[in-house]
Amino acid sequence: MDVDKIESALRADIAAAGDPEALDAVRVRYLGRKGRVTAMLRAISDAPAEDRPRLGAESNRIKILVEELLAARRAELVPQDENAFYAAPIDGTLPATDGSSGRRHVLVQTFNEMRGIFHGMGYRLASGPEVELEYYNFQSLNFPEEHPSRDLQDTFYLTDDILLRTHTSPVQVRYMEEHTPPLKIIAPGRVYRNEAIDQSHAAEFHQIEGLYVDTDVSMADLKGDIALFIQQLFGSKTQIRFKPHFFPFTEPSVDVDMTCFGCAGSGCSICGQTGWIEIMGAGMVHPNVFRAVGYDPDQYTGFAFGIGVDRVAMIRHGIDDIRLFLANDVRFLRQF
Ligand code: 2NM
Repeated sequence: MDVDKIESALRADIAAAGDPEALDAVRVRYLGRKGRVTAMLRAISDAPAEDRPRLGAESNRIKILVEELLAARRAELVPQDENAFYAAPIDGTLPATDGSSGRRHVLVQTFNEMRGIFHGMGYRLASGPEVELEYYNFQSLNFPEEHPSRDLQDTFYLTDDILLRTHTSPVQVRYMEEHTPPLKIIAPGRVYRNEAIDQSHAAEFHQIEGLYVDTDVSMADLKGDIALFIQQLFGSKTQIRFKPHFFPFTEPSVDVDMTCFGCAGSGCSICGQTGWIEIMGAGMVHPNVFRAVGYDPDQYTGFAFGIGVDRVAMIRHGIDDIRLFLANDVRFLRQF
């Protein structure tokens, strides 16, 4: 095998290649499975042991040389290609590129819309930690020691007394500790519950809770603010109704229904033929919550409410699986 012969043949072949396709054919002829360099490398194992180191070194040198010469020739050829490309007439019939850009997450859009409405009604923003003391998440909110939601089955505990907040109410307790009424705030954010996951239950979801405290705040004030909020979010013809409910931190407590936006109350598949959709929970702040933050329950009254942001986004956009929000699938996200 004559290394010099292969080298001069290679140089000639590469010089003769006039375009990238011809150059690629040269590459295959030398480095391909049946190529000349490949054959050289294969032949080494059949050679006498004393010749192998020399043959190995020569084959490798040739292999590297082939790659270098190919790369150099490719660099010579490509600019001509580029010139041809730019010299070609522009085809005005080609479709435009889609010009797509990023956008806000559908949950953030929903958050912002809801926050904007509350802002217009005089609510200030409050925020607090997602990793929270058990005290702020439960004790201060009048949850009895043996309340089922305190169970490990339902709440993610990080230590004995530190957990992932299960609602944004602790934000409001912290806020009341630091401020004197009158106060009117919303606490938006992510909350965590150790749920069995399905299309309507996620372990991470999103809430906006509201709180209004002053002298003489009544259930009528609660109903007025909720109606105003719901009508701005879902349309001015939307009606609401209260059903009795129970929360540890409010008394009395209510579940709030709104008339179905799909059928305006006559019954359809969205509302399960009832004409009503359950949209939020609310109530008058329990005196024990006021005591926990040092307010005199004889001096102040207040209402509070909570609404799920995921649920609002699902209702408004016809989304049937809550898990889609955090799946980070752009095919879903770019629809909104
Ligand atoms: C709800 C329903 C009813 C609520 C209560 C409080 C606090 F801190 F003032 F006690 N914040 N949020 C509340 C009341 C939340 O969510 C369904």
